[in-house]
Amino acid sequence: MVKILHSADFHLDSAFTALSESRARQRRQESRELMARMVDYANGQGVELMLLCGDLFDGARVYAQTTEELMAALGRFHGEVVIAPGNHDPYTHHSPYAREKWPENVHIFTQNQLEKLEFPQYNCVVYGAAFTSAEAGELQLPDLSDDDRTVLLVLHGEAGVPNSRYRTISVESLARSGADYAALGHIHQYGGVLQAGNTCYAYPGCPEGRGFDELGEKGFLLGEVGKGTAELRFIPFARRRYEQIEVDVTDRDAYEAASAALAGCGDHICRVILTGETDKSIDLRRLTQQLSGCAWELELRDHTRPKEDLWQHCGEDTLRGLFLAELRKEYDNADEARRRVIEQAARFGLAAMDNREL
Ligand SMILES: [Mn+2]
Repeated sequence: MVKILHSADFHLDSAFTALSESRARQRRQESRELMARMVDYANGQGVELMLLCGDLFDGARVYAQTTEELMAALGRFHGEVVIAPGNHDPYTHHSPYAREKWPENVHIFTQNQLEKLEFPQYNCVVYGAAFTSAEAGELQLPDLSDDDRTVLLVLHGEAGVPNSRYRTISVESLARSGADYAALGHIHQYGGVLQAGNTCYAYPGCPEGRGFDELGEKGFLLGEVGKGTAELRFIPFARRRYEQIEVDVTDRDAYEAASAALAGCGDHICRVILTGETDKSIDLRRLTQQLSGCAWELELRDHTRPKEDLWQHCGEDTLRGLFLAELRKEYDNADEARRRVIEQAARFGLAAMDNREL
């Protein structure tokens, strides 16, 4: 068994354009520190192989400081590192992968075809490939099975997505490969450890979200891999999460409702969407200021509707009036909880008659 940490898609030096310039700068710095935090964690856990499956850099423009800090962190790792460059950070002669002198424990794939690394100290072989430009064609895996050693794959690509421009790897090909574990990168959302034949494979997702399209917990995979077995668990590791929270302010004070919903979000980047009905106009700028301590960065959106007198047409000689009169009879004899349900039924009914969404 070999103890691995599997991560991918750091996208270092992303612009973070949705944040203010000072916040964006802070996020970029925190992203650089991610690798150092990860190495400290891995050393503490006795990780032997760190598998980094591409898109470590967001693009060709990389700050010198970023590469320096990344190399310094990896050089402190007690085990061996394998990097498979991805579509955002392909291996080219002017990429940091080719230009810099990386620490001796860092192994980088350089070819747009399978290469092999041997780690006899872990009784393990690692196959992988690099993107050498922004796109890569389908990768057909040969029989990689080995009688004695654990076989790992380290790749950036799309498993089970035919015709992808980002290195299609068919599930059948993975199943036939005989590999014990395929460590993949490219998909930013962790989706569990999957199985193709006797080969386990997974995307760990990105270790830090970069926008509201990358919500919730982010992290990497940690565990042990051996012949025919991969026991891995997801470790949440993001310094800050992106969270999107809907807050219904019907019959509630917007500040009270939103601050309650933001409990525990002080380090995170949050979008609060106010919904429901209210007869008060909401001053978003003022509310954002009042809530500013509740999140590291806060965006508010007002999706509320003006409160209407639900029963104003009750009893009129129209379909609307008759519908409301029926509900009203039940409403007058109902308890509070039941009244909420009847009000909701009335709103749904009126919305349907108006041909609008609630
Ligand atoms: Mn990618």
